[in-house]
Amino acid sequence: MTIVRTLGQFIIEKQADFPYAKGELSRLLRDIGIAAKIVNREVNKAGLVDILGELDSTNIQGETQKKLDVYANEQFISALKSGGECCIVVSEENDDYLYIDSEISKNAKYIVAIDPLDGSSNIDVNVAVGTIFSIYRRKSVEGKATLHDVLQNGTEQVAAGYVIYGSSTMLVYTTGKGVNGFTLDPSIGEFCLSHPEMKIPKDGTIYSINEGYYVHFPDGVKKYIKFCQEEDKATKRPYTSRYIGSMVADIHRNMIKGGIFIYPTTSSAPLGKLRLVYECNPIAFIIEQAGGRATTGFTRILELEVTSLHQRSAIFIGSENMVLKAEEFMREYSRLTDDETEARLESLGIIGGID
Ligand code: P6P
Repeated sequence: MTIVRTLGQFIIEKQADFPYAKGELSRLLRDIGIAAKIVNREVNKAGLVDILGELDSTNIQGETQKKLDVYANEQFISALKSGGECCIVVSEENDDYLYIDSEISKNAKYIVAIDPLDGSSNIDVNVAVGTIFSIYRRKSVEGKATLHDVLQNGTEQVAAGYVIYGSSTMLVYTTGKGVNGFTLDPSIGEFCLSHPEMKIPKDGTIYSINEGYYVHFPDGVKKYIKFCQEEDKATKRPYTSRYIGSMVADIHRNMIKGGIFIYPTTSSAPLGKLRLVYECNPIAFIIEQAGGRATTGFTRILELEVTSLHQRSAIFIGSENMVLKAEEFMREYSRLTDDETEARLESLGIIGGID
């Protein structure tokens, strides 16, 4: 008989990995797991209750908010507030960071950045969506945590994870000592260890990119796409193109089967579309911990300087050898000179303009 190890049991067992841990991170991870179960319940019946569709509000990204986006955001924030282990929440759905000014939380050690329901445009068509979370330790040791505690590079994460609400609901996370996946067993309402020590294959034959933007891609991306489409039996090409439009779903597929996911800069998204703090950094941490690679096509995602809550980044992520190959094309066909980079950033109003 296989012994079922629940997420809660696993977290407690692994707490020993952190000699100074007093259980706060364990409780924080359990709080997130509880909220994920609540969100899962609503996602799974979304077609039956008046929780589909759009609100007449938009988030800071300028994206129309879905009822389920807002519901999921409320559930995760509520769980983090009541758990008392988190002093600040950064959310895709909130313009500014949320300082949790309560007696039990204001001196809490941890900062949580979250995309509560990523890919929610897929909800109404019953395609997998996800939650992405990233956990940092606050840098200040006392007093009110501030933006200084939030703007930390991806290498400073103490934990990161995603939940995928798909054919089954899974929670996949890392605390820097490997990646483990848990599948929700609805009959007992527990996440149970189903994918211990996950590793992404070093090679793969799946490339995942929204080719609808092809004409707007950098030349290096165009050349890489053509490389993927060439006939070459020795390297199992042409590769298969798969794009779900839900980052968590595309990433999870590649985690299991191998593959590369690319959301590059485009002429309409010159800094990339995906957000660094609560999408790229946590997913990059997980993929690196699983033996994969995550860059902008040039620079390691986790080493990017974090300068604002909702900043965006290009991302090339997945099987190490596939990402390395794509980077070769970027170096050959898309590397900007320093002057070109400066001119581009000035044209975007990001730097300079003042003599
Ligand atoms: P596009 C969903 O909106 C999301 O943030 C990611 O989950 C997904 O990978 C990407 O945007 C899809 O963007 O421009 O291809 O529709």
